[in-house]
Amino acid sequence: MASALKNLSEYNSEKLIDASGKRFGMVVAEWNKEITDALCRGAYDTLLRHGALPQNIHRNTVPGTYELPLGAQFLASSQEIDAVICLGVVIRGETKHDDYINHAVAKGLIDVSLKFNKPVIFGVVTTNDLQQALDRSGGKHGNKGVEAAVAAIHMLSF
Ligand code: DLZ
Repeated sequence: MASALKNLSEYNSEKLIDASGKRFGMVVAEWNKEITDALCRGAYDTLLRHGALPQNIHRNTVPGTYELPLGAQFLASSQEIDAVICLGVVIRGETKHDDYINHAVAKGLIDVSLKFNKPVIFGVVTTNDLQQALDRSGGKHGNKGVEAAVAAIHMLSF
C-alpha cells in the first residue's frame, strides 16, 4: 500500500515485544538533514516508548543515503548490536540519480541483513519532491522513522 493511503506512524503496539533488552544501531544520512533528523527523532522516540534504553541505541551518521549499506554493515557485524535502522531521504531530481541510489541501497541493506542474520531496516523515504518527503517525516502521512523502529522491534521477536 502506498504511504499516501497509510499513516506511517500507525501500528498496533500490543503486538510488539518489550525492547528493553535489545541493542539498536541507527545509521542516519546527512543529505536532507532536516528531514533525516525528523526520521531519527521518530525512530528514537518509538524505541524508547517500547522499552529500549538510551544507552542501547547507537546513532551514527553517513554523508548520504548511498553510504547507508556500509554504515549498516559496520554496525551489523558487531556482537553488541541486535538490529540496525537505516534512515535516509532520496528526492527525485532532473537526473536518474535517485534510481541508482535507491536500487543500490535497497539491495545493499538486504544483503547486509541476510549476511549477518539481523534485521537491517530500510527507513528510506523515496519521493518525487520535497513536500512528499516532509509529509512522510512527521507530516500528514506520519513518520517513516516510526515505521522503521516498529519494523526493527517486530523482527526481533523471531
Ligand atoms: C549525490 C546525491 C544526490 C544527488 N541526491 C541525494 C539524495 O537525494 N539523498 C541522499 O541521501 N543522498 C544524495 N546524494 C548523495 C549520495 O547519497 C552519496 O552520499 C554521494 O553520492 C557520495 O557517495
